[in-house]
Amino acid sequence: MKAVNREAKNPRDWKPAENLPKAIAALRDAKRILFTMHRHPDGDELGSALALACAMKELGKDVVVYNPDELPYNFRFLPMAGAVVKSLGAEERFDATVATDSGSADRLGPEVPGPERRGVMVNLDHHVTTHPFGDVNYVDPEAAAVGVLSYKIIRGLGHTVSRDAAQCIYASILADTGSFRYSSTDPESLRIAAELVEAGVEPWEMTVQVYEQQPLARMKLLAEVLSTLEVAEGGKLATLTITQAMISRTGTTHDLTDGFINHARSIDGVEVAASFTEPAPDALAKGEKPGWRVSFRSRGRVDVSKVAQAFGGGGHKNAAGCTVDGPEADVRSRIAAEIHKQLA
Ligand SMILES: [Mn+2]
Repeated sequence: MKAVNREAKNPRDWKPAENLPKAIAALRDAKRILFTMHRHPDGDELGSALALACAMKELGKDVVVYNPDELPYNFRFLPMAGAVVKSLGAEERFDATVATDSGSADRLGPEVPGPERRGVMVNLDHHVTTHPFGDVNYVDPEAAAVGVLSYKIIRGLGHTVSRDAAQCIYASILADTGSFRYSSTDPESLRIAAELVEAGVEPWEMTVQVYEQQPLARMKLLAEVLSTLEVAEGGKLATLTITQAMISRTGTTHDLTDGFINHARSIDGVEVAASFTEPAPDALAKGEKPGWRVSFRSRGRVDVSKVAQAFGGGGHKNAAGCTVDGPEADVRSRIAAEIHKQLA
């Protein structure tokens, strides 16, 4: 999720200053640590998890990173991304399990162990809508990215941020600040970014990896998706549709659609953008929630996390999402009605 967190309601209620030392202690005491994140990870989920995984490995700990889905193509270059496992043994035991940027426990992969085998559950997040599912909940809705929390934990352990960890944190901040463009960009994230560059991150190299090596098929898919653009609510709502036929025709996968919605939001006068992704035929078999995946972006006036929450989803004020089951026309009209309410 891309973040705008500053106007979150009562972000201080999460007491991040009190919970940071608890997260540090949980990792300091653990010998074997599982890192995981929500399904279909984005750059922040993955980068923040890999940053900690790199640092813990450097500290001599036994580290496993688990996510059952394909990793986003443009973050597979990150250190340790190649070591992410898609499955866990049924008997594996951990002293601590860390979930990054996940929102709720049910968004994690199906093989994350239960309380008897996972050790201390550490929930690292910056969604104001997150559920406190951890034994430790280090949640800071004012953090630009969860990578910022990873940075503070590594420093809190008295460890130097290596070039590997620095790349992962930088990637997470790039992902969630839209490359230092969104309102989540703040002095803290810029200061940390400066330190990451001092630790060996090459900004242009990161830009090339993340944004300038797009598969040609992604551009072809974008062209198809942009042709579905519709504007409603007197120019304030722009929608895009991604069908399974478009994905198969272009030989792409759903993870290549990340960022498309920003084109809809970037239109002059648009307050809210929404994208509708047709359910994949194998969604149920993959253990995913059935239904249309609907993403929202706001320019700032409308809190789209409220729209998403009305359908059991969540997110941030300016970026949120949910899954809505039902016939396409019903899904569209229910979403349109909720956005209409929030625009009013
Ligand atoms: Mn995030």
